Amino acid sequence: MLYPRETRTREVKDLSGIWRFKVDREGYEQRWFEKPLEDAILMPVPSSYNDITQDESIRDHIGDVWYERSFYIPEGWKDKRIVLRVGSATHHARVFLNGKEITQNKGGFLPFEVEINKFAQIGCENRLTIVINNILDWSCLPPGFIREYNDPMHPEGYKTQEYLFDFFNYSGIHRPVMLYTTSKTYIEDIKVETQIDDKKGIVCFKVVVNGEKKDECHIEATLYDKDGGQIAKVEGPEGMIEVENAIFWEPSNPYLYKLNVTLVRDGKAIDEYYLPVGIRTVEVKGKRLYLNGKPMYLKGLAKHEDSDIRGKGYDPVIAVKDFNLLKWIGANSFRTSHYPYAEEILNLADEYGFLVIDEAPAVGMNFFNKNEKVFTPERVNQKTLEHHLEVIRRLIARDKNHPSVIMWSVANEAATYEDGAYEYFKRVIDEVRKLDPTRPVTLVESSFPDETKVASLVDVICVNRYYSWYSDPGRLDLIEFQLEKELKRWFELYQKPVIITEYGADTIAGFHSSPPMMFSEEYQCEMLKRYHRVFDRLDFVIGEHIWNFADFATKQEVRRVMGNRKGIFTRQRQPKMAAFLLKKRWESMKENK
Ligand code: E9O
Repeated sequence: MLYPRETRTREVKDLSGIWRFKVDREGYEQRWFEKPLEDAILMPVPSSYNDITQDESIRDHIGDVWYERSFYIPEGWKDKRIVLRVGSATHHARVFLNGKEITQNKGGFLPFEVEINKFAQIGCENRLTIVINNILDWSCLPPGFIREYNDPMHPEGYKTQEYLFDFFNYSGIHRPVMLYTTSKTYIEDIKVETQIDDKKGIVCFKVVVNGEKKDECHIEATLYDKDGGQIAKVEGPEGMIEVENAIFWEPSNPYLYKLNVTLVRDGKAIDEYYLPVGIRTVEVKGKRLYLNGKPMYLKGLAKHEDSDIRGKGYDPVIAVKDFNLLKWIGANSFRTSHYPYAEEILNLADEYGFLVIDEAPAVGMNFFNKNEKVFTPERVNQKTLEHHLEVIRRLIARDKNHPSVIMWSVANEAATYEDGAYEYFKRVIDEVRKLDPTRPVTLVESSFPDETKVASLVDVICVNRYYSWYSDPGRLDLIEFQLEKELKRWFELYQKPVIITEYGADTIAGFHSSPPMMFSEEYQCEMLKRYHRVFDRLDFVIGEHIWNFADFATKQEVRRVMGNRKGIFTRQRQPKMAAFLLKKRWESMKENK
């Protein structure tokens, strides 16, 4: 799936802006899609709707909400193929154009698109309605369940949405909605893989063409350097371009070439698309991760798509600020915990030169067959698996060409010690390897080395660990003893490199304490220092990702003080003391530790 781009044959129209919005009471029965919404309020797109109004019933709404806006299709588009593309709608969407349903989507973190020529009015106003539903069950990723309270302390029919992941269940149209055009015969997909042979870079590409009379067309692929200088031009739907003395893509020099693909019929360019290309290889061998044949150490943080007011809505202001902070602090990588991020973020990661662990939205999968304390009869089941496989296919289809994406993570903190976990994740990981043999695969664990059943399936062991926080709280003195013992055990059992994908402490900016106490800035610093001493002693540790980049919103509960406070930055992106400690450490570290 290609990200919408303007070229000499394609136009893009961004429908971001102010939409009309209404919380559903009986929308479908009253056929709200047939005419303009009555009594609608205004809602910005992209954004989560939850924090925009002053109304707590909107913030905590469970069920459908309606979004609507009108747009014009220019006369000039009449011979074009017109596609509507929604960057993401969290979690389920039904889309109507001029009162007719044109598509549905399940899954809140990946784009979907639909050709609208049959339904659209060219040269006139069109009414677009998107109904979004935020209910999670065990056929969704992430999973969740509705809790019904049949007890005397709750009014009849009282229910809440429950979920086992630690971020607020924001909902809405979170990413740009765009219209774009192609010719009726069009470039549907391009896949690029790169290899390195000494100083030479090799760019292999494959183009999929679709639409009427596609057999009468031929393809021209041209590779340009950064300054627009042509390197080579080849013909055909697949091919290979060699770049002598190539500049390889890496964090210290994220050099991007440009692959231009043109579809030609009767000597005329009818469709054109281009793709930024970073020439790089990734490989895991022995105790190491290699980028372009050089061992790499990952310094960075796990993030969230989260900010004040916008919730999970994509905002270029926040995005660029975050990349500036990542650069400032000396990081070279991050994980898209716990779901695929906006494509705009990955485009920036390619450009800024960050190494990304790209994660599926599989979080809160805390049990397969036990844990009776959790009040739901349901568990991970066949439907969860089917959806998981579908999400993996769509994730790889979307992100396969990004040089920044160096590893796939299929899940976070699943109950990998339970029966069924191995069979489940074998299916998922096999699917990833089939679709993309070029990148390593991981599953982020919170299980212990002797209890997990899935470690044999992954290329890199990724572990989240909270010594002196969730276990032995306040016992900084135990960190080195416990952590070193555990990490050595991982290596002893599996002989694979290890990344610590989460470690950290809730820290309220401005709380101070000496000697350090939990929640103070000193405690966060002291904890990190002790973890780092262990990482520095172990040569199979190939990365450290702190939890979390910034404080973020969660559901309301007694362990959370206005959200999770493990950020190195506040939610407003101001540094805590630990940010300076990390900056010092990371700036003085070599690429390979
Ligand atoms: C997932 C992340 O989304 N990992 C959690 C983070 C946290 O701050 C959360 O925000 O809570 C930590 C998981 C901790 C596992 C606890 C193990 C307890 C052992 C006694």
